[in-house]
Amino acid sequence: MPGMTGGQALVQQLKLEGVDTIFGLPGVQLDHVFDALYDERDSIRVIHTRHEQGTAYMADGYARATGRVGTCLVVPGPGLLNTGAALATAYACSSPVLCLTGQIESRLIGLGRGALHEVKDQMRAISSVTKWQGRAMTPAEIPGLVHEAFRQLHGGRPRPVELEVPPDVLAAEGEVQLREAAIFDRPAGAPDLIEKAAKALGEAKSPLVFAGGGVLRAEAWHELRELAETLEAPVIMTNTGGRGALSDRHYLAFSEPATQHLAPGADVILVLGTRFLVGANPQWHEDEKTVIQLDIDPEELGRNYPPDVAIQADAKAGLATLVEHVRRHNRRRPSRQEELAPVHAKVQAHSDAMQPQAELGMAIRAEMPDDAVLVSDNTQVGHWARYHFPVYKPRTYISQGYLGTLGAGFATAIGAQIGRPDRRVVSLNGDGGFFYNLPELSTLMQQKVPLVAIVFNDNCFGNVRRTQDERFGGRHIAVDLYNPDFMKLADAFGLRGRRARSADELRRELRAALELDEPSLLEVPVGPMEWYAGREAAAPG
Ligand SMILES: Cc1ncc(C[n+]2csc(CCOP(=O)(O)OP(=O)(O)O)c2C)c(N)n1
Ligand SMILES: [Mg+2]
Repeated sequence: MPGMTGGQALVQQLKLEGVDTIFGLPGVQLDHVFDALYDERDSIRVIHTRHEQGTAYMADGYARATGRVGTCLVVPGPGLLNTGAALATAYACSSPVLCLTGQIESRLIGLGRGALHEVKDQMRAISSVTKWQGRAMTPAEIPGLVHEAFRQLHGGRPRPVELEVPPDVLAAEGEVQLREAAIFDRPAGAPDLIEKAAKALGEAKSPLVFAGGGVLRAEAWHELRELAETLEAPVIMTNTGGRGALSDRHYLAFSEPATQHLAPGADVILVLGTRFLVGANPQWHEDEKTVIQLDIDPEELGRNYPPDVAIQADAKAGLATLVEHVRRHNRRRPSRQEELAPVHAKVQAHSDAMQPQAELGMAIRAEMPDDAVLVSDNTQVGHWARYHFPVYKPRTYISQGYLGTLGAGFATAIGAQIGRPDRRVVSLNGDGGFFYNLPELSTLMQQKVPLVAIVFNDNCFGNVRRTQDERFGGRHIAVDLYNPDFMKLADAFGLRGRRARSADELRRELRAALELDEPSLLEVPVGPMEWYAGREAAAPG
């Protein structure tokens, strides 16, 4: 296929790999990519943002709400570095984000002569937040490298990857051979280890499952439910990534505050797609326990706790085989619904004590359809949500995982809403976090995204202020925030502003917002919140 520019080769191969949306911000090094995207504007939607952090947060939100690869496209140097916190979040949350970027002219790379946008060793700079980096030095190399990027994104543990192409390579014409999109194998685990695990689980008196983000990444929620029901095993979903793997309506579904009640009595523990940080807590495994860990990432096996059986497998393929084998060994198991009811009551009490967060959070839940998506930022209601916001469907709760990235939420939510136009998305923010991506209100309006952005406004970094009250005798520093009138802000951007001063008003305003197919900004003025998630002995993720 002669006569293709590097930019065209890149776009054509992306299309072959299934990319239909790119979150980008242009610049001189990328001119030939954007021009090639113009030709493909009917097949690839380009969403341009107001800051590069928005491109990568949106790509992450898109990826996590859809399960597909999220793609961003940014200029090299400052543009790429602006994506840093977002790629770090995607890395922490094992989210498949493809970050495409430029370079300085190929003949100048590594010379340090101060070319436009040059940063020292760009690939190395981004390597701590990506699992793979690639650079194409000819148009002909581009399809193969895009293909390899997708192999990295789909194969093994999904995490962000970076691919860079210098501007002269994007402009150059050359002979280019495009690649077929490949299908990648999903390892089901070594049969002898699966059998060993199945025997231990089937014979267990009181099996327990920990489910992390790996279950959602592998779309293993049906298999998880089948296994849990077969074993009558409670499932503790990690707040860093597992919530939603099993519906919170199920009597076997628990969040992390249940750990202290369920783990001590468990004899066999199955750890699925989580780094199992809770295993590092020696308190509850003083008694004899068999721990079985299944993870696609071999480096995660035994990282925080040495398992008795370590299985490297994809959660979906591995669980499917495991369930079959478990049936052969399984005891007769009466329903544990009644026995587990007191544990649900204790978790509920943990939630109820966290006021006003619980009341406000439950008001939001009450108005959201089951399949609506909550994207939570690090505001105090968000901290409650991590443990207690009931999640009914996979991929309907998105947070920043262990990275705790303040300010990620709003742009991530826009990406999620763009990826899932069939679902409503609600973005949960504090006044502090919301301002990180405030300019993306513009993107919201430009793209006509029907997102509802809630802002809990206490005119401060409330979480930090409380610490200064509790531990530093009220010596407040760097926490008070000057805010605009949020209704006027909404007005200035041309979106509907709403205000709610109580949980009841929040319900009413959110209901009204969700009835309309348009973006809205819902301000909830709040005072100081005393309770926080870590106050009780809530186990870490
Ligand atoms: C990138 C980043 N910077 C700083 C922090 C520290 N931090 C955690 S919560 C918080 C305050 C959040 O304020 P706001 O969004 O208004 O929520 P509130 O606590 O007031 O409910 C800060 C500064 C962080 N988690 N991440
Ligand atoms: Mg605040």
